[in-house]
Amino acid sequence: MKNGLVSKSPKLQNWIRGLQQGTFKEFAAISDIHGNLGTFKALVDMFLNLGITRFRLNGDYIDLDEEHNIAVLRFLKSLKEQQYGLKDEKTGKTVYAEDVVILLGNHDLKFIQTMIGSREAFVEWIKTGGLYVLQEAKIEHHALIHMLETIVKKIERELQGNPVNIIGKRIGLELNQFIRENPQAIADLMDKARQQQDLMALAGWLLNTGKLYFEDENGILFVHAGLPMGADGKVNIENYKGVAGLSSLDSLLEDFRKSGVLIGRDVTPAGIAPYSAVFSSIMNLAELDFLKQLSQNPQRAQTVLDQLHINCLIVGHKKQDRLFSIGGAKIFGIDLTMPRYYGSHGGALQFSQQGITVYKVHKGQIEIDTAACLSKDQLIAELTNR
Ligand SMILES: [Mn+2]
Repeated sequence: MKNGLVSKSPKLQNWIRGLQQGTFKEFAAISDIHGNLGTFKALVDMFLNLGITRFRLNGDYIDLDEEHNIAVLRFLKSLKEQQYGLKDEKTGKTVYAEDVVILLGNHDLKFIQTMIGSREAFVEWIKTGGLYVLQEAKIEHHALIHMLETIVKKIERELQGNPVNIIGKRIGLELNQFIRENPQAIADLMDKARQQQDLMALAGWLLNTGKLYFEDENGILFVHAGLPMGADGKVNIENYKGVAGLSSLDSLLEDFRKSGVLIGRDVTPAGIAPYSAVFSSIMNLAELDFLKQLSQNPQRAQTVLDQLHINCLIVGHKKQDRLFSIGGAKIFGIDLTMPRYYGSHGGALQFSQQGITVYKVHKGQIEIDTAACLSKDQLIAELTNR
C-alpha cells in the first residue's frame, strides 16, 4: 500500500535535499494562542534560544483570556516588526524573529469585521470571547458589560471544565435573547469599540498583515481551520472572479482589504457578503471537521495533498488533547488553547535539520511529545515514499 508522499511537487525534492545537505531552513509553527500570552512568549523565547527565527502562526490570537488578548496582539506585532528580541547572555547580541507568517483565524476575522462595522460579526464575536477583549480595552458600558458578564460567569460555573465551544453555544442562547431585546445597547457597545483608536489600529494592522493561507518553499501549506471539501473528497474552493483554488484567496483578501470594507468605514452587510461565504468556509470548519474526515480516510488525505500539489499540511483551529498527524509527516493538527479549559494540550511544532519536534503544553510547562516526534531519517523515509 502506498503511504508515503507523492513526488509531484518539485518542492518535495527541495525539502529532501535541504535535510540531506543540512540547508533546511528551520521554522516553528504555533496555533490558537487565544490570549495565552505567557505560553506564547515562552514558546517564542524557547525557539529564539534554539536559533529558530522563522515563525508560522496559524491564527486565533485572541478571545479566550480575561486579560491578555490585546496584549498578545501587541506582542505579535512587536515580534513581526522586530521590536521584540531575545538577548543572548553570552554574546550580548539580541536575536529577533526574521520571518513571521501571520494567518488569520475565525476569531481574528470576527474582530476585524467588527472594527470594519459588521454588526453581525460583532454579535458573534461577543458570544465567543470578544467580550474579554472589550473588557481589556476598558470599554465603558457598565450596565451592558455587567449583564453580559453575569451570563458568561453563570454558564462558566455550570459548565466548569467543559470545552470552550460548548460554553460558547450556551452563552449564545441566553445572549441571543438579550441582544434581541437590547439592540440600542449592543449598537452603542460596538460604537465604543470602534472609537478606540488602539483597537482600530490593531485590527487594521492584522487585516493588512494577516493571510488566509501560506505555502512555503518545501510545499508545506498552512491554513487555519482546513479547506472546504466536496463529497468526492476533493478540496473545493469557490471560484472568485473566475479563478478557483488557493490563489483565488489572494485576490479575495486583496479586494477585501481595498474595497468598501476599508477599516474604519461603515459597511452594510451587503458590502461584506461577497467575502463571507469563503471566509466562513476557510475560517471555521467545525461542522465539517476537516481533520477528522482526513484522519478517518488516509486515501482522502492523500487525495487532498495530491490535488493541491503540496507535501505537508499544517492546520490549527481544532481543539484536541495532543498534536496529531496523519501519515507521518503529511498532515498536522495543532491548537494551543487556554490551559484553563484544557489541562494538557498540543500547540507547537518545530521543523528542523533534526526532523520534526512536537511540543505539548501541560499546566503551563512546555514539554516535548517524544512519541509524536520524527527523526530526520524517519522524515526522509516518509518523504521519499518508502
Ligand atoms: Mn479557530
